[in-house]
Amino acid sequence: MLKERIRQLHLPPFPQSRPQALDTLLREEYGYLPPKPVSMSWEELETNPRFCAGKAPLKKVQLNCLLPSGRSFAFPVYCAVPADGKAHPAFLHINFRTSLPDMYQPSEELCDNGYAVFTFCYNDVTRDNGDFTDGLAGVLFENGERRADTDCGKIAMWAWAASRVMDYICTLPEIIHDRVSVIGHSRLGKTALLAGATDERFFCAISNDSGCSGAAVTRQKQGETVKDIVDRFPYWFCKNYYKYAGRESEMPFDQHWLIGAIAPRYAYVCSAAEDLWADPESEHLACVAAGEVYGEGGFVTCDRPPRAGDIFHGGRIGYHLRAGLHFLSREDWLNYISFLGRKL
Ligand code: GTR
Repeated sequence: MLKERIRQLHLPPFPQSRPQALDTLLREEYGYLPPKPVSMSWEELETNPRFCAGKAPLKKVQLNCLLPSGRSFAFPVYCAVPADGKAHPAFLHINFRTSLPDMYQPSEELCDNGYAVFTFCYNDVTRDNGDFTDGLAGVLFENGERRADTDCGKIAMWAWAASRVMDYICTLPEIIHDRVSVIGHSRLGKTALLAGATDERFFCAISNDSGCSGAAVTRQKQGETVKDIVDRFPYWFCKNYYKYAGRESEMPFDQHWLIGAIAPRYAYVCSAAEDLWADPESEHLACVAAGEVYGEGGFVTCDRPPRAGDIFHGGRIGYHLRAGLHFLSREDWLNYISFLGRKL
């Protein structure tokens, strides 16, 4: 049944190689990521020793990046590492807010389960609006310089920032560097998938309710379409993407490429049953199609559209469909911990 659904979508086949897939996605959808810094330094700004009852003190660290252009850019990251002297796997949570505790981040529960948690606020990198003079955008497009058609949109800038946090994490002996999973919700779920696809150091990329231009196949998608998203949020993408508004069937790629570009590393897609704007069925279909890129055991699911309560943790792509609304909930995190626990 699902094979037939996929066949009807006429999805463009995944290219010969992952770099080819990625290059198309960057050129046509998100824009090429900013260049890597030539050097980085960091400074601890604050510590809260009482965070998580003192079990995982919270540090605010500023990451300073010197770009090849000679200009620099800095942003803060918040780090909670269990203080038991052991090495830990970690979550890198790209979030909407800086202040902790946060409704999308159950820090204590994550730390109690043995994870360190690193988080930054996307608005501290560049604000979620069309202002390209703000933050990292202002550093990249000096003096309001025009964005070329393939230059990065803001999702690509937030993904770049996730890689800078990864640069920092890789210097910390208390973290298991090849067990760091990047996660985000909604627009930041799109960002987490892109970060996972572009940076092979991530163990797993987790998309929570990312929908259109994230984890959902675009062809025949319900809810939000490319036109809806580029009309409201053109600055998330590169300008090349705008031409696909209302012309989804002409896209030389589809979103299963984004998940496929993470292979053979782990990917995870969560949908919420009432989040019809994101479209759970199209997110599930993207996992099915990406599963073919992973090969045997890539995505282990059942042969029907997903139902609330479904959890598929058997393959390299994890999936669950939670009851309820568009939200990054505790139940979602517990599923991520359970999936990763099987794979770590
Ligand atoms: C919506 C947008 C979605 C989704 C969401 C969010 O308005 O249309 O693509 O990303 O925002 O980020 O909460």
